[in-house]
Amino acid sequence: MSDRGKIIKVLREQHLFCLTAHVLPDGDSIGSLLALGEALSRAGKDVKLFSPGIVPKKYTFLRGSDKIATAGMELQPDTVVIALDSSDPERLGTFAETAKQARCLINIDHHVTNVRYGTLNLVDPEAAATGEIIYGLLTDMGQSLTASMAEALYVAISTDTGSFKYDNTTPTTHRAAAALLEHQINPAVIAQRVFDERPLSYYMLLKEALATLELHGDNRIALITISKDMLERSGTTVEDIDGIVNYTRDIEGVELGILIYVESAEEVKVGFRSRRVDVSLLAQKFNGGGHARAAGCRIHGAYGTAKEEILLQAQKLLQQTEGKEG
Ligand SMILES: [Mn+2]
Repeated sequence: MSDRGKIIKVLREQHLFCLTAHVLPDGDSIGSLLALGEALSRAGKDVKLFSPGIVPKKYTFLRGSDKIATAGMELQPDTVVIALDSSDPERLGTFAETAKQARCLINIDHHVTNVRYGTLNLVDPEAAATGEIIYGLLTDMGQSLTASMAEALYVAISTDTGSFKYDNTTPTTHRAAAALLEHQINPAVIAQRVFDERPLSYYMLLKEALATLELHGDNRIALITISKDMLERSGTTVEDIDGIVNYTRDIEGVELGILIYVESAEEVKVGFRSRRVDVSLLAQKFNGGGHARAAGCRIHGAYGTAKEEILLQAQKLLQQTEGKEG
């Protein structure tokens, strides 16, 4: 029997379940946790939900999110642990050790880097989100969905696809989303809560950040600088910086976007984004890493010198790429 078949059998026949997802919880981890948790509860199982990080505020509207615990996972001999959206056990944070002790650990994930650490593994790198895998699993089990389950899965899938914009979005993704929309959920309300609404502090930071915008290399390189002072003035934290780097790449004609966060007089953190060039090569030059279109690094040194060096290497990369393309 395939692991998928065995997992369905365990979900049907076992009674005690602890579900957990990864550190720095996101829409997919929380949505998958809630949907599978509700499905098992409705089937009369004893289910406990855990997350090694607190549920981000924007997902607290999801039904049952207040029942997710951040500590206190205790296993009985026959407790089945289900790890969601986590490519390796370390991603389970404070629950990693306990999860590894479970007699049956089920690993359900869509990361291509998943190390198959479960007793049973359902890993599908073709799936856009773990929520898409959960949807397929529940459908195969003949489990009917409630509106709250559909909403949780819709959040999972729409967040991991960047609102169906990333290239992981497939016909299967849209078919799942379409089926979820049959359950009286409102995509506009969900999108507003999950994607559009941000605290005023974020916009105050964005305003200052955009004021630092510089263009280099024939307007093909855009650079934004954020200082620690800006975070303090706006009342934001380092996590709020995340989305801002994308503004650089979204400027028409810009090929390579850079965001420099000046952490101290001796160290800067750099984010790179691109349309086509492989910015992981750029990050590697500074001992960083990442993906072809999104990468980053840390540079020990003063802002001025670091910026000069980054721009020099960025221009070189653009020239090399163009050279190759003739
Ligand atoms: Mn995911």
